[in-house]
Amino acid sequence: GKRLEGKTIVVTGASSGIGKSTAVEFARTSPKNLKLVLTARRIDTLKQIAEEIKKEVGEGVKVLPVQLDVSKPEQVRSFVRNLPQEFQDIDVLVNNAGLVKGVDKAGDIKEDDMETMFATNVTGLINMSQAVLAVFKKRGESGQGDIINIGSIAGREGYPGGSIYCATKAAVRTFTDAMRRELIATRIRVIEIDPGQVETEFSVVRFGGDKSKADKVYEGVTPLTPEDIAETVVFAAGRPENVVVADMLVFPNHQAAATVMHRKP
Ligand code: NDP
Ligand code: 8X3
Repeated sequence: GKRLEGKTIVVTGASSGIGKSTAVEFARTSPKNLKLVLTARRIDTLKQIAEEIKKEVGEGVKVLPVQLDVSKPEQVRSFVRNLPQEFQDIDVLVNNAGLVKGVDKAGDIKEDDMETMFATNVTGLINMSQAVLAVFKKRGESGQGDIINIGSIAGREGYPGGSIYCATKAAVRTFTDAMRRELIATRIRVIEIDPGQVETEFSVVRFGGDKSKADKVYEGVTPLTPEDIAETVVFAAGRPENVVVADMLVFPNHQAAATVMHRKP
């Protein structure tokens, strides 16, 4: 509603899953003078999503699709200054871009997979945060704005076949926690949302495009939908300025830990 009116919101990884749903949810919740910057590598998909959003909520929301690979530091460095002026005054950053590659165990982990996961999930998220903090720090007396990081249950516990992914999300969690402390004298809110199992392209990416392997992950369970997490992101951003939803863990009902899953036979 009203609290989000006129805000400029940047979502990374907005071409699919949680990021796409988050963009749509912001537009639906606050269609008045909202400025949405949708970023990801797949620019054509972002353009389609931008059109869908405009069609659904009308012209009150300005949607800008921007190609951005967060794993490329030089792209992140020039991101803000390359935005059109009217989109540069960012209020909310949703650091959602992220991925998992493979299920290899220590000893067999591919160096490329490891590098991609860290460059995207960790370094990319940190670089984005720093770029946008420069904008936040110019606002108010000491700075104001929201950084919303999408962590994971995988950042709170390691599971077999997920050591690198889990390590990246643990890094996100610790960075987020420390950053909140570092920014305590500002009005910058640092927020972490940790989903459990959500059905998106996540598992398709994990298995290198093998849809049948991905589908097995969700057999006999009812995972969260990306909309479920989008609602929590928009909820957190929409709290009164003095309220910080610092840390939220969200499971589907059948899940109680990364690998504690009740499956219907
Ligand atoms: P999807 O695969 O559906 O979406 C991932 C998004 O990240 C895509 O839009 C993709 O866009 C983007 N992305 C990947 N690499 C990059 C990059 N280098 N630069 C910019 N964007 C990139 O998965 P989810 O929606 O599930 O994932 C979103 C976040 O949620 C991730 O951080 C993930 O770790 C986290 N998460 C997911 C859970 C799940 O069970 N699904 C549970 C807990 C957390 P493109 O390919 O166009 O660049
Ligand atoms: C995604 C959840 O536990 O499948 O972050 O890795 S998990």
